[in-house]
Amino acid sequence: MFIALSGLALSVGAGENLLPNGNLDEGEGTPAHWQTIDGFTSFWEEDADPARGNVLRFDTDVLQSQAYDWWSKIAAGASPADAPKKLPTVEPKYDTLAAFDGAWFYSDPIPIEPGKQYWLTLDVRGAKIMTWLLGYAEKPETTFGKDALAFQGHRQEQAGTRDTGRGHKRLIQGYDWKGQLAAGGSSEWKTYSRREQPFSPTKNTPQIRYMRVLLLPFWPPGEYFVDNVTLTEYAPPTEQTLVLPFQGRSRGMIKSEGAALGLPIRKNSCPEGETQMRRVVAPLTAGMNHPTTLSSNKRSVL
Ligand SMILES: [Ca+2]
Repeated sequence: MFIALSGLALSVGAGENLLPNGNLDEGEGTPAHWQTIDGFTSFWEEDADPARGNVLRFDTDVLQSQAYDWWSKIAAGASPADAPKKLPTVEPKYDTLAAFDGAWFYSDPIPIEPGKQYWLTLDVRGAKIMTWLLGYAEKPETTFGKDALAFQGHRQEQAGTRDTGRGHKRLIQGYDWKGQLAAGGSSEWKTYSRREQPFSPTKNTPQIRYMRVLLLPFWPPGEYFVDNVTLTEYAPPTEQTLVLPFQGRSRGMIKSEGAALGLPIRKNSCPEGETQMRRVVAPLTAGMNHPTTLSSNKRSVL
């Protein structure tokens, strides 16, 4: 019976990751389908655990001024491999990237569908980082640093093009919806999600058609590691119905078998020789696989 149930779980499918290269293992020098690393605050490396493959490492304990100078060069096409060595930072480190912009890192935009809900999970090692889902009505540009407002302000100041007078052109980040997930806070790898709170980008902003993930490690100054960023479509809890052949089992026997599988009997008004067992599928929680779901009242004979 246990094997049959496993088969059932497989047949309804695990949640497919909608984010290409969410596991960060694909790419050449920088992970594919994400912005480029800069080799200074963001790095793409093999993890100590070979099972993880490649992961992202961030360092926010760098001088903001040095980061801005280097980012300007990356924006102009410099290679992350040519990044400078970081200058020493001193307490209280209020001049580091940790205290200002953070080490922002964006996924490429992916199309989404109106009315759908989404789960975001990711693995983090290190202090807490803020993770954002950003929603856009139009496919956003992915120019390096375009959305880093302070950095853009700095570039305009350097170029003498910043108008600080009244009515100056505002720097617009361009997203129309955002959702937040706090992750991290452990020296071990852990998986994080928003427990029982899927993201609903089009609920109040029906124009949203694209989403990007923004990883944003900032304070405290230090190193942060990220792997397995997973965005899946959320299926609301549905009732699963398993129909078990009676086959000489008593109702009590079936009930105890069901209880062992977490499938309490709620109804027993079945055709002769069958016992229906129902359960509500729990939403995804951190560290679990995506929930398996069946359409309501679907019957499967084990
Ligand atoms: Ca990986």
